[in-house]
Parts: sequence; structure tokens; C-alpha cells
Amino acid sequence: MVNIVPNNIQLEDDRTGMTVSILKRAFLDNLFYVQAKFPKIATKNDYYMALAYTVRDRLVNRWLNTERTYIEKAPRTVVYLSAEFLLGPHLGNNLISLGLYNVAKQAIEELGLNLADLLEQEEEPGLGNGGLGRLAACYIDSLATLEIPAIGYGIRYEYGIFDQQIKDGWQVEITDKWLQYGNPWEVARPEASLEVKFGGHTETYTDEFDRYRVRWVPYKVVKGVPYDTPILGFQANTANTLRLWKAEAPESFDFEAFNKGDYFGAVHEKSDSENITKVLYPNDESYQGKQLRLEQQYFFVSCSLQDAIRLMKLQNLAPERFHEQYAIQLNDTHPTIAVAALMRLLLDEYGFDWDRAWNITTNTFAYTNHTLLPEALERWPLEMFGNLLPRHLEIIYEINRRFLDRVRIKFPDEIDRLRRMSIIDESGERYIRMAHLACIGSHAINGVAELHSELLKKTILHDFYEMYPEKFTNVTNGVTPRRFIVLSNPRLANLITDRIGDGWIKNLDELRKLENFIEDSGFRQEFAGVKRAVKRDLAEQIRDNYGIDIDPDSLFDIQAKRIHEYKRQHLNALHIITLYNRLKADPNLDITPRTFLFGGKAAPGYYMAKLIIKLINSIADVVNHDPDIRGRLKVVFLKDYNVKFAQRIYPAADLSEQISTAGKEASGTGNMKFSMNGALTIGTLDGANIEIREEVGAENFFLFGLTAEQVLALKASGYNPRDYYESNPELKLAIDRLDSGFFSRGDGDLFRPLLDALMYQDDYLVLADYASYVECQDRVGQAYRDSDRWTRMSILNVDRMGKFSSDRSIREYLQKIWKVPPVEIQVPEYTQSNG
Ligand code: GFP
Repeated sequence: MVNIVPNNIQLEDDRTGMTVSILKRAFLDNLFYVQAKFPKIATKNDYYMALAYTVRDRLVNRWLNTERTYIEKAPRTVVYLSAEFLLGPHLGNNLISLGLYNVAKQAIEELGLNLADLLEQEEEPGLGNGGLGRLAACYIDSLATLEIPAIGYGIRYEYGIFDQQIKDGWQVEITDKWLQYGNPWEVARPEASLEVKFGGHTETYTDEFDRYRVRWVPYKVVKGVPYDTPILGFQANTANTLRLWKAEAPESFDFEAFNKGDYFGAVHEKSDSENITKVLYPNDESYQGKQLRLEQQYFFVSCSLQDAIRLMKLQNLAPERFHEQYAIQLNDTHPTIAVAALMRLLLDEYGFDWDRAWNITTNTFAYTNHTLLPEALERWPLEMFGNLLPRHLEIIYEINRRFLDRVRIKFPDEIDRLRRMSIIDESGERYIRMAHLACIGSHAINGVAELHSELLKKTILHDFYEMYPEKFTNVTNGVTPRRFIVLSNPRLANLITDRIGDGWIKNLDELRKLENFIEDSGFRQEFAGVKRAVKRDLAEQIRDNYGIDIDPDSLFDIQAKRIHEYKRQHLNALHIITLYNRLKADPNLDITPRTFLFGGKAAPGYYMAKLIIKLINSIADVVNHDPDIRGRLKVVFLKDYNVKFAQRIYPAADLSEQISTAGKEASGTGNMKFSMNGALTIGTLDGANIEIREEVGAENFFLFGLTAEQVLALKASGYNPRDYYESNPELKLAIDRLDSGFFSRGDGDLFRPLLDALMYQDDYLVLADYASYVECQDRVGQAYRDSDRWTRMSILNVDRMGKFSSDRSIREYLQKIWKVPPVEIQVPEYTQSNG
């Protein structure tokens, strides 16, 4: 093959060599020439940057060869459109994908430094809120690992998800300045900037062929600048691109304003444009009327579609082949404006007729729904939408008109159905319903776990299911075992590889071979030893950071995820209070010692979630300091839960809390990460819990609570939470103690909003599930006492997690929806890994 590295560079070059000695040289070279530092004055961050550049250099060959192959061969390509990519730190993951982890560790140690310290230094790109964004990150990892041509498109937020601090038990939000020391993993490509129009009006004209056409005359134009990050597959040569867009003013100055002497006006214009990609919007807040969020969505979608067409030009492909060239996945409704945007490009810019443009569009897009919660279904006030995107509104009207004609034919005389299915909600103030546009403009619609996909068909998308049953399918989520076992739990990874080889990292079903060792007591001991060692590490970290001593031999009971009432962290809290009350009543009670760990952020405007954080911290305050408890219960709220921290938490868990109200958690992915690391799950029949339980076996899973059907039935029959309070003395005591101010230094009002919500409404059936949960937790406590039995169950959880690799999810998307074959990438021999 042609060598694209210039000929005059030596083969075992500083930028490509994979041996310890070359790595050391390259590292010092980067420290000197890129960071402009020498060891005496270098900071830890300088060392991190030097290593990051050293590793990035080793990706470049794969990256550019991948890009060149894609341009030459023009293969069909997956486009993952997502407003969020919650990537987590890159350095460790790239070292693992390159097979360079141990070599780098040795090189860094020989230089008198410590790799773990440098890894810790990386500021992670928190460009997502939670599950949805993290899923996108796992999926681009798997796409590259499976050698699938793919591009991820998203937004380069200047401030990602806020950093969380805890003051006096309350969450405090701090701006996330992740870019302040520079980002060594991205490459800016200002030469590939594009323009995005906003506002203004439309006009009609007749073109040279006498055809009626529409032209959009915008009010303002914003420049989209791409920043590219290579996403390398594990033990693969494929390095796909994640292209994130930053908004800028088209020129540094508005010259007209400048000439008129309005210097400040011109600068203002510039900062206005840049605002579009300033900050990630938090979950669980109403976006209604938040024009900037709609601007963000349209901005990144428009850039991405234009970019995809530009790439086709490079490949000598005409735009009418768009749907043959690209399979575009809409990650939730956030990028759904793409349906209208692609139509506009094809109609107005390329002069296609409606039917042809519509055929291309609907064959291009597929839509993944991630939630049934009504408040998360995006809608935009029609007037605002029309002011910002006047041409798109016209196109949406036309899509809707044609669509409703079809509904009328399929379901004659059903006025109500038309009203329900219309893209325009006309029940009051008028809105554009983005989920409807997504369903109409896509050829496939999927939920993210079996139950969720079924519920979509039965509830929120029922009308669309009746209209287009063939579009509906399920793809259960998965997570990457590279980041969530190999990188985060090297002890476990080594133990597994020692017994069954390393094939499992790419083919997670091979974990099943571990079952052959279940009767081997030596293996079981080693397995239990790994867990103990990881727990000890976490305990040490907690002691250093929080000054709290936790017992590594106690049961680590962990709930780590966004704070939300449907996830029911407060149910967990009620259980802790119950155990505490039992110990207070009988200080000699023989209970299984437990450490309760919580991590998670609450949306800044979600008061109840913030009050739940305060509740947990208040309970911790009392429980951790009560001499009667004698260390048998400890409660710690771990601040600033993020990907980096999650990687430490999953491996240390004995018990994983997946206790959402059945029917509310679409899938969950934390549940998979815990289980892969040997935690047993206590959970409801919700989301992917159901499938996890099916895989690991009911006997290796702690099930409690109402089913989704029972939840509906109970609500329909008139649920009265007070009945549960009155009839269960332990529940009553727990609630009364909260109400009396026992956990809030006498302030009986502090938790009143939470208690009122529970006693008078309890939307998430916390009180209804309490007894079943507590009873199940008692069984957990008992089971943990038989450590050998526990270890067996824990091994079987790891062993049976094959299904939950994101590689399996991606294979399903490929087979059911995308139909994109792999493409092999060749790289020069001397750049291959030897480590
Ligand atoms: C959402 C759903 C989860 C699901 C993820 C990924 O998470 O159940 O696992 O998407 O599909 F709620 P959040 O983005 O809301 O955290």
C-alpha cells in the first residue's frame, strides 16, 4: 500500500514507535516542544498533556488511513446524530485500544512518574447528562471496534454538565471548564467550517426551467467550526471520527456595524453566535420557550447534513444517493429537525421534487426513543419555531398535510385520531411535536429494552404503531466492556483473561467459559480477592476525600445514577432509616454491616431531586455519628459523579440498586456495568433489568416490587399511599422520624415537600413498593453472610453478561436498521502494536 507518512521520516519514528524506549523519548520530546516545559518546571498537567500527545500521535496513522479508505472506497456509512456524547476520559481508553497500556506504564515509571496520576489528571468531556449521552459514547466505541464506517456528529459545548459540590448537604453547581487547559484529543478544522442560517422569511421564484421554487432569506448566519476527535476501535485499525460543532460569528467583525462606528454592537453579534454552543442543557427541565436549545439542535443538525453531502462530493457521489450512502440514527428527538432540514436541502438547494426528496429522507433516518416520561417529549411553540426556521415550518406543514391524508385513508372518519397524530398540537397554544416528526420521517423506530419497546407501542406511540407496525423494533442497550471492565477493573480483567484468554474483550459471550471454573475454589477465592482489593481502594479514596472510614468487608450497596424521583433514591433512603431504626430499638441486633454509597447529579431546576440529595446527606450525618450504630451502617454521598468516578464505583459494588418504578426506566445501562463487574442486582421488573435477570437467572438476582402492569392497575383503582403508611409500622416510623425533624436537627419542615409528595400523591409508588423492597433487602443481607454462595452468584453475573456488550447492540442495529457492512483498514506494519 502507499505510505502516507512522508518518506524522509524514519520508520521507528518518535510519533509511531510502540516500544518503551521510543515512548520515553517521544514523551520527553512532546513535553519540550509541545508543552514547552522541562521536567524541573513541568506540572502534572504538562506530563499528562505530553503523554496524551504521544498517544494521539499513535492514533493518527490509523485515523488518516481510515479517512483515506473512506474517501477512496466511499462505503455506506452510519451517522450517529446525538446532542450528547458523554465520552469520559480518553487517555486510558486509547492506551487500551492501542494495546499500549503496559508499555506506557513502564515508560512512565522509568521516567520516575506514575501512570495512574497522569490518568487522573484528565478533565473529562462531560458533554452529556446521563444514560443517553453515555450510550452514544459506547456505540461509537463499538462501531469502530466492529470496523464499521461511521461518523458521530454532535455539539462541542464549551461548558459540559456542571461540576457538583455539596455544601451543607445541598448540591451546588459549578461551571464545568473542561477546556481551560486545552484538549489534546481534538483537532480543529476551521477550513471545513460551514454556514447555518436562522430567521428571516421565504420567497418564491421560478427557476430557469420554469419551476416554482422557494428561497429562504435568513436574518442571520452563524458559522459552524468542526472539531474532530479520533475514536479508535479496540485492537482494530479503524479510527472513526467524532465531529463536534462549535458556533462562531461568520466574520470576527460585522464590518457594516464596525464602519458605522458600532464596534460594541459588532462584538455583541459575535458573542451572540457563540452562545449557541456555550452550554449543555440539563435534563428534567422544561425547554418550552428556550429558543437557544432549538438553535443548538438546528445548528448541529444543519452543519452535519451539509458536511455529509460535502463528503459525498469528495467521494464523487451525487446527492440523490444520500440514503444509499448514509444510515442516520436520531438519538432521541433532539436531532429530529434533521427530517425537515434534509427535505429543505433536497428541495430548495438541489431542486428535487417532493416525492423523490421524501423517499430519500425517510430511507435515511431511523429514530431511537429513550423515555416514556411525557415531560421529556420535546415540543416547540409554533410561533417561536416559525420565527427561527420559517422554511422548515412550511415543510413541516406539508409533511403533516400529506401524512394526515394517509391517516384519513387508513382510518376514515376518525377525527380524534387525526388530532392526536398531527405534528402540530392544536389543543391550546400551538406546538410542534418532535416525536411525531421523528416517527413520520423515519423508516425504523426503536425502544432501548424489550419492555420499553413494548410499552412504546402500547402507550405514547400507539397511534403510530397502528399506522406503521412494520417500523417498530427493539434494540436493547449495551455498554462497552473495554471501558467498563478492562480499563476500570484491570484486576478482574486479568483474572478472566488468565483463565479463558482475552477473546472475551471483543466477544463478550466468551465470558460463559467462566462457568467451567465455578467449582474451582481457587478461582472463587481469587475472584473474591479481586472484589475485596477494589473495595479497599475505594474505601481508601473515600477516607482521603471525605474523612469517612468505611469497612471494606461490609456490604457495598451502591446507587449511582442521575437523581430523579422515578429512580427512587428516596426508597433506598427509607430502607436505610428502617435499618437505623431497628438498630436503635435493639442496639445488639445482628445485622449485616453495610455501606450505602450514592452518586448522581440533580438537574439544577429540579427541586425535589435536590431535596433528595439533602435527605441522603442528612441521614448520613445522623447514622455515621451515632455511637449505637458502631460502624455497622455507613452512608456516603459521593460528590460529582461522572464517568471517571463511575469507573471506580462499578467494580467496588456488591449490590447494585436498580429500583425504578416499573415502566419508568426505559433501559438503564448502569445496571449492566455493575453486573459485569460482579455486583448482584436488587431491582424491579423494569427496563433492561428484566433481560439481565433472564440472562443471569432468577436465583442470582434480587427481585422486588410491582410490575409495570400492576403499577397501572393500582393507579387506575385509586392508589392511596396513606393506607400503606398506616398499615406498616416500620414505614410509619421512618416517615414520622423524618417528619419530626429527627434527621434535620429538629427542622420538621425541611423534608415536608418530599413527605407531602409521598403521602398525598406518590406518583412513583414508593410507599406501595416499600414493604417488598425492605423484605428483599433482608434477603440480600442474609445472602451476603454466606460469602461463598455470594461469590458464586457474583461470578455467574459476570459470566452471563455477554448479551449486554454494546457490540451486540450495534450488530442488531446493523442487521435490523442500518445494513452497513464492515470495511477493513490497512495500516503500515511498523505502526502495529506489540504490547
Ligand atoms: C435514558 C433512559 C435510560 C436509558 C438511556 C439510554 O437515560 O433508561 O438507559 O436513556 O438509552 F432513561 P437518561 O439519558 O435519561 O439518563
